[in-house]
Amino acid sequence: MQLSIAPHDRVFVLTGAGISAESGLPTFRAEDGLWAGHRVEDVCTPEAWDRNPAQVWEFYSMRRQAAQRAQPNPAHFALAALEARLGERLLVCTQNVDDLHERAGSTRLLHMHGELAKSRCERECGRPPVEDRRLYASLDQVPFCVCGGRLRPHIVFFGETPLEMERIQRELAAATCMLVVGTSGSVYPAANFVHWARRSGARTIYVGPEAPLNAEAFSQVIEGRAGEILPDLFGQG
Ligand code: BV8
Ligand code: ZN
Repeated sequence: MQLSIAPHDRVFVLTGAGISAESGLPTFRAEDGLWAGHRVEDVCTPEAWDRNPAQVWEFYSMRRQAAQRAQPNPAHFALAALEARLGERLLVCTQNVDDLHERAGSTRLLHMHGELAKSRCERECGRPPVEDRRLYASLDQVPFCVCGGRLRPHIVFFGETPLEMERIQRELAAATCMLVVGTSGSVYPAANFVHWARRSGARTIYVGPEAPLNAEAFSQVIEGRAGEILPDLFGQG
């Protein structure tokens, strides 16, 4: 079946770890997922950073290495092709921190939970995040900011505010169609976006192999793997 997109439609896409699953990157909540091997509290909170920055860098260096070795899959390419067709009427908001959307050609894209390929000062010194793809085997390899703060992953930890929330709220309010791909709907505020979209009258469609926790908010749930569903959904099959 094909997603009908009219000339006046504005499409907001939210993606999660599931869209990178067919690229070989583990999701969070699968039994062999990321949280199976690590406790969130030990690697993805400000307290974890303060208590044991070496462990946080070990986790995110491993994630960087896996993302660098992975390749975009047909789902990423389908979204990039959709952008070529819709232009500024499409925005992809990803919860993912890998760069597979960019490497597939998406440019109208924002990373609400940060990016593996960047690091930033651990202090609020005002200096912007820097491109950084290094793998840190030990803490003494991690550089410092000119202000003296240590570099940390440019990742939104639990308890920290997601990035670009004003832009997200503006784009969701203007959207006539919201497509959510490969996310369990277990983390907020991302899991609320579908409710915000419904309130402004948008169609809401979910694509994934299992129903998300917020399934009742979707006008349509299409069961299947993103790499198989999206090309046909966008009429690119
Ligand atoms: C905030 C870091 C305040 C980078 C991440 C109690 C109640 C409500 C909320 C809270 C609460 N206690 C605490 C909170 C807030 C907390 C939260 O939501 N906790 C949860 C656990 C309850 N949230 C926060 O702290 C956030 N900040 O709230 O600040 C605020 C609020 C509003 C406005 C301003 C300020 C910050 C959260 C960010 C945490 N960082 N990532 C990294 O390490 O990657 S979260 C991380 O997990 C991801 O980024 C993603 O967002 C999230 C969920 O992961 P998913 O992408 O959904 O992956 P998952 O494994 O869960 O699911 C995979 C899905 O893919 C499955 O559905 C599967 O079926 C599907 N799939 C599998 N294969 C395929 C597929 N789909 C398609 N194709 C396939 N082939
Ligand atoms: Zn600094």
